Amino acid sequence: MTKLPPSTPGLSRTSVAFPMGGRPVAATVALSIFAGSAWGLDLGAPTPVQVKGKVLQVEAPGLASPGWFDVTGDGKPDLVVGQHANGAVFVYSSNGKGELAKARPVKAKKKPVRIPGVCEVPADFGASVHLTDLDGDGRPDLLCGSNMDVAGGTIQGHMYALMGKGKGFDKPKILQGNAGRPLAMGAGAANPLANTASVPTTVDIDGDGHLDIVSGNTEGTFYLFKGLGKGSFEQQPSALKGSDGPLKVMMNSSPAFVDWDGDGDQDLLSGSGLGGVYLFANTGTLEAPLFAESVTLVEMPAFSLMPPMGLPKVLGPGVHTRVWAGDRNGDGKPDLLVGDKTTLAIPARGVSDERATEAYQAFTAALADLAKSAPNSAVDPNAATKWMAKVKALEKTRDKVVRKVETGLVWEIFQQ
Ligand SMILES: [Ca+2]
Ligand SMILES: [Ca+2]
Ligand SMILES: [Ca+2]
Ligand SMILES: [Ca+2]
Repeated sequence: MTKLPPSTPGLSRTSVAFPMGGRPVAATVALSIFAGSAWGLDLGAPTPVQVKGKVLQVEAPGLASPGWFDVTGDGKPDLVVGQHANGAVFVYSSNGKGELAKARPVKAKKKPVRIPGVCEVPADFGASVHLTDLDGDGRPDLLCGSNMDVAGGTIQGHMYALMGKGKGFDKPKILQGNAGRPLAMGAGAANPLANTASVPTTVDIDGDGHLDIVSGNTEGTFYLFKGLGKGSFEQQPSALKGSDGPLKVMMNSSPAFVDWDGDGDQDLLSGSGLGGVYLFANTGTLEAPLFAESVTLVEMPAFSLMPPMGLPKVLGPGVHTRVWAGDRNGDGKPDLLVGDKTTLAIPARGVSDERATEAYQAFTAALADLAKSAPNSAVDPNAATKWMAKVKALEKTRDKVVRKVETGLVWEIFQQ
């Protein structure tokens, strides 16, 4: 665990806003649904997790999927972070005093794991990481989502299980349902987007003692695969619903369950492809969950053509948020851990921030100008090639002064 953020007196109880260097972010909590609750509802300012004094960054193209899990079995949770690049998963062991050791790749059969699935060339992906005991044998297993892969003859975002074995994990295997086929959200779903970019998590959603899987997808909905015990899951999923139909975020749902409001049942939190963190409070019971409309806990970042100039200018989560929730500072209130995809501009060596900013603005303006004269490649392929060369030349000029970098950060946000 990294240093706790300083308390922020004077912030409004219902809306916590903080400056974002042109990207305003507000953590807003609707008090009405919690009226009468003794639970504090303010969220502190996000702080990026640091390792040995440096902000933790995953490799390009980013998309950090974080969680606090006890991987080493010493009773102290470690930070586990998955990333798109190579479908790699890293562990940052915690000494329990707020310090993290440097990254170690999670290994399966002594080799760094690589969760299959294609996202953005050249990166592969294992888009999400969740540690849980899937088969109840007492050893933690890794449950990973994937953006899209063609294993097993179908194109879909398979879920991969790395079963705990000895002190490590077995190779990634596609998780199958009780009918012996890969678990698929799209079974019966009209929208093929329901079946890509799986982001599975586990929760005993119906209180029957068996862990159930709930997965997000590109469509932004949530599919439940009921657990039958000992690592067996029902083949046929069902969409999680509220009173107005399926629960949904804008796109790329990424669920996490926690009793956010302390009333004894599991509430649903989700990130989204456009960023932000959303709460669907469980207004039902432990056995029969029913979810309320979503409340925004962390706003999505404002759209900007201009990436922030360097890490210190980034003050909150970007897009493709993935959420873990749990009490990190022992005050009884769950806190948030949010992974993201952040795009930065980095000034070239010896170039001031001001000059880099100017260069980036000039580049953006010139590109917008050029876009107006973009030829139709189907009509005039020659002109299209020449036009593309102009874009490349423009990018080259920009790259001499400032570089665009895609990465993923991990943010801690504490309930106050
Ligand atoms: Ca296990
Ligand atoms: Ca269950
Ligand atoms: Ca609850
Ligand atoms: Ca807490």
